[in-house]
Amino acid sequence: MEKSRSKLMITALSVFVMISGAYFVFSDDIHAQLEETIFVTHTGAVISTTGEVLDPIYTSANMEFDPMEYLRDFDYGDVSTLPDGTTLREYTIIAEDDGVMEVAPGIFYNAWTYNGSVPGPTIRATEGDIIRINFINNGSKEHTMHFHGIHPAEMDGVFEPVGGNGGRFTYEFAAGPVGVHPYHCHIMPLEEHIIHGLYGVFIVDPKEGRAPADEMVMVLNGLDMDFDGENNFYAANTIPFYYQHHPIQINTDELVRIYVVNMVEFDPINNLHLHGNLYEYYPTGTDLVPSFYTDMITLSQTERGIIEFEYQYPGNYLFHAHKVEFSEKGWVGIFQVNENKEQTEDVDYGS
Ligand SMILES: [Cu+2]
Repeated sequence: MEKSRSKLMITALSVFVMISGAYFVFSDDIHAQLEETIFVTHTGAVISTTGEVLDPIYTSANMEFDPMEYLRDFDYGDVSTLPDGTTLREYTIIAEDDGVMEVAPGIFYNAWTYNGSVPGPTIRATEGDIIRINFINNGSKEHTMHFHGIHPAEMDGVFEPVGGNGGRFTYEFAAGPVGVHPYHCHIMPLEEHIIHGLYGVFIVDPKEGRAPADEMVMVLNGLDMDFDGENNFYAANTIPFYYQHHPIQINTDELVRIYVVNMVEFDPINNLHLHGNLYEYYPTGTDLVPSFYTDMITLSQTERGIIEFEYQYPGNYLFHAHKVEFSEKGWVGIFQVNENKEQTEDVDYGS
């Protein structure tokens, strides 16, 4: 009798401890969530939130990023001619790691940037041009620029970490091979430096050029908002759903050329499906003859290529990851195909 009473006492006591423990844990949680946080958004608006704020970085370095401007923005550098006649293209690239970007209403991302944007500028040159990059690291951590392509080992941006708070390095190499290549920071842990946004696109044009086209760049990226090794959002050019809400304007009977680079980490594959059409696909863009005529390509990490197509019929057409989870979390857009007035005015309807 005595034994069972003490057993009862112990049970009651442990239930009390559990309940009170839970109360303190949850009430602490509730308290933490109700704490007000104030942010300056990318538009300059000051907002306060009592919601959960992940990896908060308090800074005034709020980023402006316009995916529509990025889409067709190519940086050819400061151009001069070397004594031997070679074209020199000079760039200044500044790395920072304290940016805050509002990627969706009220959703803030601690962005690490090249020249203040994610992705960094699209560096473009012709095969054989000399690329000279004056790299300045104004971040707090070590960063580098590692280009995919052909260059000397000491220009590879791997074994020469550039210190923060003003560290400098000059990358110089001949542009090649022809194609579309990524560049990214190569400091460990690599996933961390990439997922925060230190990457961009490097286009090497063939000397003979490519056919005239409406050209654009799409970097397929994933956003791991809480840095737990899983992406929470996906996008073409960083902002989820951007080109769905702001359709890309193109014309019928006009060649469209897209340089596509997959920078999604964590998920082993990504893909790109185009509606109402098929496209010519040039893997890595290294060949001037397309390898496939398809409406679907599958890309692994840093895999990339060039797609080319023309629309025959005007209207709105989706493009998106056919990995539906990715498209439902932001990697989806629309081409608004407009009647090409120049073309239709020239149409000969016969007699
Ligand atoms: Cu880095």
